Amino acid sequence: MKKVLSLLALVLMSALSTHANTHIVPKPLSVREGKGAFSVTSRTAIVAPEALQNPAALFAAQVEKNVGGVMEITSDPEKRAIVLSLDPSLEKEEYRLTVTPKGITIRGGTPQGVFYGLQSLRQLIVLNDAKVPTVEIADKPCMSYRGTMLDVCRHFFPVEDVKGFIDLLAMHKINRFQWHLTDDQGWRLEIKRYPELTQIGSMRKHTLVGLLDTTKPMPYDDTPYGGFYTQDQIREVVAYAAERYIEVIPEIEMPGHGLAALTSLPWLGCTGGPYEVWGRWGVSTDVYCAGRDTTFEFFENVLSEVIALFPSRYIHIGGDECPKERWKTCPRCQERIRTEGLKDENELQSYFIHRIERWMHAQGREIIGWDEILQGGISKTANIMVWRDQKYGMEAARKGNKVIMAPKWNCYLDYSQTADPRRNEPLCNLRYLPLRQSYRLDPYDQLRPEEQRNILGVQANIWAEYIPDMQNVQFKVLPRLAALAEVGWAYDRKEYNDFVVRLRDFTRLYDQEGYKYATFVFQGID
Ligand code: TNX
Repeated sequence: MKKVLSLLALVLMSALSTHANTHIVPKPLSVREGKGAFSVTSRTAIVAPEALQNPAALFAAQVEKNVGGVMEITSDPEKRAIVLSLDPSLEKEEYRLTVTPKGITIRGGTPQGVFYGLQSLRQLIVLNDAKVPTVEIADKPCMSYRGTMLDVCRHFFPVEDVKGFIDLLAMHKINRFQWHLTDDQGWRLEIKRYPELTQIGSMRKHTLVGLLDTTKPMPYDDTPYGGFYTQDQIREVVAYAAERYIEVIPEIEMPGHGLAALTSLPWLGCTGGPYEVWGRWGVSTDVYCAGRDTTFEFFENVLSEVIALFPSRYIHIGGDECPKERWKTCPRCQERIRTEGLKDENELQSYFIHRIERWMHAQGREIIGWDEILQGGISKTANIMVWRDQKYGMEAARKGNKVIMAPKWNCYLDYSQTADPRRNEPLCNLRYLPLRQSYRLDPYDQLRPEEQRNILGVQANIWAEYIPDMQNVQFKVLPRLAALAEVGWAYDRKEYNDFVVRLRDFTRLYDQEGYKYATFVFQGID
């Protein structure tokens, strides 16, 4: 209680102060305040070379409301201006932001670094009503992979929503967007070679009402539900994200979580069906058959189209929650186990993943898989995304594999934000993950320095069983996403109480954008 009160006092003090406000989320490397300020108006020019026109234009649009119009972007040097430049002595995502009463300069290692400098400047503009205080900021991220995943299978989010979500990520200096495109409840990506995947697999006949309870008969609505992205729409989103320095990593699930594909093309399963796209949550026992070569041909054909759409170095191939029941009684799977000299179904899973990984390498790409791909042995080159316990990440990092940390007890933003969600929150997964628990994530934990190098970064995951629309997504991710963004960007300088004070100010950006967000931390509810 005492802790809560002192936190509230701090928050209140900062809210009431009329001083120059240099609070930035995620926390910069260093902030040195000076005297005076520079007022940004719609008549302030942005001086930018050709290579920086893109971040300059995005910034001008973002602050239009705050400065009373769209600033001019010019390549002519001017006196009272925001001057952008590249500085090869800085790292890729690093920037320096200098504000004096005479003007503002931002130098970045690349256009991406300049973009992050502009995002910090945007915060200073919002917090100080465009009268930006004199300050010298040096900043760069601790981790190179700062991701967020959105599940568009359990509920579907149209292109405009996805773009809005990408804007929200960019504001938090997130640089990866994992798009969870296939699952038991829907196949969301047009594949030209197999039109059935979206003709059949993108629709379910009904959806579970309320929380999943497998001990009772399930109540369903009677509304068909579905949606998918055309390949043109996918290209549009990938380009939109790239302009905001976010790489889109598609996820195509295998060998489990494939019921929507099995329903579309029943020869992909062990029993041949009939199957039905799921309207309930959980883990389906029907999975892709690992015995038939046609399953692998299918994935090679699908992934060929995926690779053409997504230029990312990594392609996520799922690998989680694959029950082995069907494989145990499937003659083809058992034959595969014999002919390949495999010990059991776990090794069959690992055979599946290795085979896809070999194909992926031949295309010049790498795989990421959920931590279950450790089962039955893992190749030296696979990248692991930890979702269960951090110990799996430790294990993989010690083996020399690259690891992205997204352990559920810190990173699953579909979990509840308060201890009493039935009272405080819309219907949601009842597992409890308060803001401070996201902030507490230590991706390096007990690793030695040379092992820490194998941790690429962190990721927030938004599973959408109980998240029907974008407003609900916003309420789930804000502000816990800010906490995880700070873990990835500012791991070496994070401090919770200081974060909450800065966060309070940061929510003014959420207000300005009209985002719905949780305020439990400011109300002392958790
Ligand atoms: C586990 S994480 C899952 C998802 C669910 C999520 C719900 C993972 C790799 N599998 O399929 O949506 O829990 O929190």
